[in-house]
Amino acid sequence: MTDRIAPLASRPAWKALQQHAETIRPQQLRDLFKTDPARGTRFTAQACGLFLDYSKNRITDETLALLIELAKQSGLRQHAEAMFTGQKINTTENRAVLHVALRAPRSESIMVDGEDVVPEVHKVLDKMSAFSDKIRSGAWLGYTGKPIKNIVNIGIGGSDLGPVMAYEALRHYSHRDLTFRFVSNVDGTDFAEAVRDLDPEETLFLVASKTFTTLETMTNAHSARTWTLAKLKQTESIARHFVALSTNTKLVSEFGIDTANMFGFWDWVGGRYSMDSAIGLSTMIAIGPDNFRAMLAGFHEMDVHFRTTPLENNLPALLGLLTVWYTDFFDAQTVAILPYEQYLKRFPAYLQQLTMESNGKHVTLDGEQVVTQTGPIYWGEPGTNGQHSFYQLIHQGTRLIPCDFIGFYKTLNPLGRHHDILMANVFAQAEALAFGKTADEVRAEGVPEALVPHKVFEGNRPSNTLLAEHLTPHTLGALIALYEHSVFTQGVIWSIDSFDQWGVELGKVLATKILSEIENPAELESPTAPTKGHDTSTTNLINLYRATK
Ligand code: G6Q
Repeated sequence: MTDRIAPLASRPAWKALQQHAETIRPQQLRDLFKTDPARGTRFTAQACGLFLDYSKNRITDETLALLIELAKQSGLRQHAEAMFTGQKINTTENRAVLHVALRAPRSESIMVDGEDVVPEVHKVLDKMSAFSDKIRSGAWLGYTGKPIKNIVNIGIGGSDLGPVMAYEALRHYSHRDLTFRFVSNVDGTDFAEAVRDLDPEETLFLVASKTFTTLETMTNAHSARTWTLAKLKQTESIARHFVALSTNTKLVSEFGIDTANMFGFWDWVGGRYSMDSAIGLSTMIAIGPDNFRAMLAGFHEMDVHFRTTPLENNLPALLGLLTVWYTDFFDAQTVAILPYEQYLKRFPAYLQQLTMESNGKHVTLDGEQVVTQTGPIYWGEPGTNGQHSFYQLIHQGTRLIPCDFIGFYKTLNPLGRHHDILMANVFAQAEALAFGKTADEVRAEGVPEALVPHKVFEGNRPSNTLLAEHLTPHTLGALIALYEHSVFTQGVIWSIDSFDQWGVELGKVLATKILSEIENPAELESPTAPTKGHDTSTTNLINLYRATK
């Protein structure tokens, strides 16, 4: 295990940063660029096909040196090694954290409990490849002999957000004769709308659930079973129309799915880190095994970069440290993810789970209350759409919102001037946020004095700009791994467990209890009495609902 690390507040670099922040807060990016024009090219780094410009951050060389020192004093390297070598760093669940093994080349070896997991990973990948090829070529036939045309992934959280995001992101590379749908919500509308124009004879369901017990997913999977049997009648048809992506062989087989068509993974893959495991089967069917492996290669390249590159040039470490900087020294509550690439429309939603489920923690690994803010709120939308809605608040509101702009030199859909217009907007937004417009500049435009305050842009609003050649499976893999390891870096600084998610539990337990009270009304008594342990408000709400049934 890693050496004992001092609590955050007593790490010397932390204390130094507290003092240093006092001197940085009043400084303007405008002035920082004026006195040090070289920062525009110096505060950049590149790796794995990604170029990061982090010069428009409220930092100096000293800030950077202190943040890197903080990473060292927090044991970032040792913690990363512990992860990469299969140690059980998810201590509250006593599990290894080995999503990095999912993209390790065949030649590597990673031991968990005395067993090399890499051959197992490749065995599943090979099985997924063979299956994907059968679906893509039309060789896999449904129960009535028709080839599969529709693939419906049923899963939620980590078993949904990654697959949807990757499908949308890589749609350009997808098999266009196949239709892909994703059902996650237990709201019956999600399922109903997903299948309303599909024919069960040509539809394959991928039931994606690590545990195969998740209420939403199992409810949807059972409705899918009923929907299929309504047309195909015979229970044997289930084996031709359902496959499982899961770690739970027993429950998969009880559902009626042939375990030969179960694609497994392991307890050391967290849900939100699982899109490159068997959970990614929909992605592989869409883009084909070769493209899927190219995506894994992109992930792996970023893994190697994170593990071996000095922190000064280490993209995930820099991104993570800058997030800590604003979260803890500038009171920033959120980070905006702004991809200028329509295919990345679900990327902010995907990152929301990755970052917020990972670092939304209030105690350290030792169970002590943290003494700083932890995980910020991640949110965002693709540009340029966001510019016409929420950017106003980022430009002229009272909050500091660090932004990550993501853009590509080339578009996958060249169309007249579109791409130049799109990219001009990326650069313009980052520039406007950083440098704003002073009252004098506004006056010089002849703006009447009464309007001057309204037209002033304070500027000094930080952003990163990430650029890549064009959106490929490889780039997507590298981009996701970049954020995975940025989250890891933040978690190490805060000394929290980025890999558990106990906060999801309470709501699930209460929902199960309330469901039984809804379905068995005798269980809940007077609308005013806090029976069954509920408060009067909850009791009243349940009774209002029950009265409508
Ligand atoms: C992710 C979480 C959570 C999980 C879902 C689905 O890290 O653990 O989002 O992925 O609750 O779980 P199953 O895959 O077990 O259905």
